[in-house]
Amino acid sequence: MGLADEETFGEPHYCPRGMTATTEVEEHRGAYLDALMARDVGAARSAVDAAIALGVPVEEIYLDVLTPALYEIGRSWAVGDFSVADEHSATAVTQSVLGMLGPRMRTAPKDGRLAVVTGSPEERHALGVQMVADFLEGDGWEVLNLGAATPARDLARLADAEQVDVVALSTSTPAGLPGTAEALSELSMLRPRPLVVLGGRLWTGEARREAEALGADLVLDGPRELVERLRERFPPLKADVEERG
Ligand code: B12
Repeated sequence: MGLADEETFGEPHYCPRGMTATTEVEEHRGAYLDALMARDVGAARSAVDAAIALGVPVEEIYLDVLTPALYEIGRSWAVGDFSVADEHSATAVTQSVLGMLGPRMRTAPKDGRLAVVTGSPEERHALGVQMVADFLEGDGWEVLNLGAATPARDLARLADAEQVDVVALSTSTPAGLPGTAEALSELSMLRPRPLVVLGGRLWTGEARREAEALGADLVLDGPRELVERLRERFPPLKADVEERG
């Protein structure tokens, strides 16, 4: 982040939808947030290790520990309690933790379903992209994770060359709207055309209606909903479903 935008000040404390507000998860989140505040990667890993040891599912750690802790970091930055360097540290620590948790989520791709996941053009927020990619891999998808800010035309070329089934785009700020529109326009020209799903923090607010108007196939809040909706459209092979329960 750079200089604080006016619009970001006073953002209410954010609590993701569907969050299990158990004391236990709150404790893990608190420990993780304390570690981020202290710029202590070791303590952050220990907080996550403790949650795993107590049987908290990795998906829950992603959604109910890491995500809200990052949102809290954003709030602290917006009100001036946290510097940009502190935020960069929190991001790097969380990237390291995702590197540790990712292999616990992922399964080998089994049934030929291929997705591209990326930040929309100009979108530099990348942790949500990584989480979405890990959830999809956890459900047996093969995933091409392009990280942040893939230009629209390059994205469409890659989607075409790889004949992907799904393009999942992540957007966090209103500045991402024009790039998202451009990406949707480029992707709409492909034959066959992949299913295009929009997600990310931007669409949880007023902009959601715009997302639908842009021609996205789906606009979803979180990776869990994404996995569920994609299972309806691209059912995994029966043997895989039985194996994964
Ligand atoms: C870290 C951070 C950055 C880092 C990102 C580094 C990186 N490698 O990712 C950097 C420094 C680059 C950055 C830059 C900026 N940032 Co910033 N950033 C953050 C912060 C603190 C955390 C972001 C994060 O990782 N969150 C955790 C992830 C997991 O959450 P998520 O992205 O929402 O993803 C979840 C869901 O949305 C969903 N999801 C995400 N994508 C998708 C896609 C699909 C298909 C689906 C189904 C679901 C889905 O799944 C995820 C799991 O729960 C947030 C605070 C916040 N509230 O998020 C601010 C925040 C997003 N940033 C903000 C701002 C203002 C900026 C800047 C404009 C600052 C500036 N003036 O330059 C720039 C914009 C740069 C750009 N062009 O994109 C504001 C946005 C406010 C607004 N109204 O738009 C926030 C909210 C901070 C705040 N409170 O003010 N930022």
